[in-house]
Amino acid sequence: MTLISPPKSLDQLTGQEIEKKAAIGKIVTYTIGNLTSTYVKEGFQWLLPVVLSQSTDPLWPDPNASIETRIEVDIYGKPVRTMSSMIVHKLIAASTVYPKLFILAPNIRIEKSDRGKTGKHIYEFTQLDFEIQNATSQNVFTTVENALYLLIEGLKKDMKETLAAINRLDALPTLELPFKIFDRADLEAKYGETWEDDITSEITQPVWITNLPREFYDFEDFTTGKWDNYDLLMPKFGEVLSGSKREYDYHKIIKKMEQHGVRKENYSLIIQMAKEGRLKPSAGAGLGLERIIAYLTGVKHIAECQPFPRVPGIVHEL
Ligand code: ASN
Repeated sequence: MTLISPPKSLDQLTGQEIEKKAAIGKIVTYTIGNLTSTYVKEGFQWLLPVVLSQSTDPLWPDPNASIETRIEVDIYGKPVRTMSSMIVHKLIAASTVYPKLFILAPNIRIEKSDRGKTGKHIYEFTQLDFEIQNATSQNVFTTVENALYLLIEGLKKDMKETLAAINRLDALPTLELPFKIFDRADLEAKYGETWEDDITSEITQPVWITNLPREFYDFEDFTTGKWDNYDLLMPKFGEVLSGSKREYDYHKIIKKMEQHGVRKENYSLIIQMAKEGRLKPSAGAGLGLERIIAYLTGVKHIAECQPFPRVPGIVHEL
């Protein structure tokens, strides 16, 4: 893996670097505007995020997780954690009041310092996190493919000069829909352990990867052992989104939590709702905003897309 040096803070940028940062900033503004407007037009309700909660994503077991510190503080006599993802909130919101929802959700994941040089990890990031009641994985694929197609076509039309200034006008492909789907098990058999890097370097269009063993809330077929979940990989870049059809059956949720050693006391509400049959089937995903913008702008380190870079291992004053 090539090691990427971390981006500078705003006060250290020179003339040309300021121009580049400003161009990236315009792509950020366009991307957020375009994606949120597509989701609103598709009938999604826009929820504002929370950042402190008793329940958050355990990020476990996920073979890609590498968390150094989990932030937990007591407020009003109760322990709360900073949000690693709003997955639990999404499932409960989608089961009750908001059947089609999205959130621009800030996530804090204090990644190990050695991830500072991958160019792909930051310790605070934002997901366009969405959930659809009674949806299938296919519904999510169509939603995401349509949104990304409109985004890239919109950028090429409306942000031509900005893209040209950062040499990205010809780099962005017109997306061919639907994206191809690969099963992780087949890729592993073909490429071995390095399957993700290998397929990322081979593709010229985005691809879906399915069947990834991970957290309790992703749907697992206990008879076949297959997972109905997915990541989206962008060509020469890698993962920008992950999601799944969800687990909503009480017995399966309990079994998986126990198997994974997840602390059930932090998930009593979702467990209770599942037990009462009030947790509805749904599917959804979270698109990493800095990651998709890093793909679009071609930056070396995704923290270059942040005004205040959050590189693992480096704490600036701002
Ligand atoms: N947002 C992801 C999802 O919807 C979960 C995550 O960020 N770990 O599945």
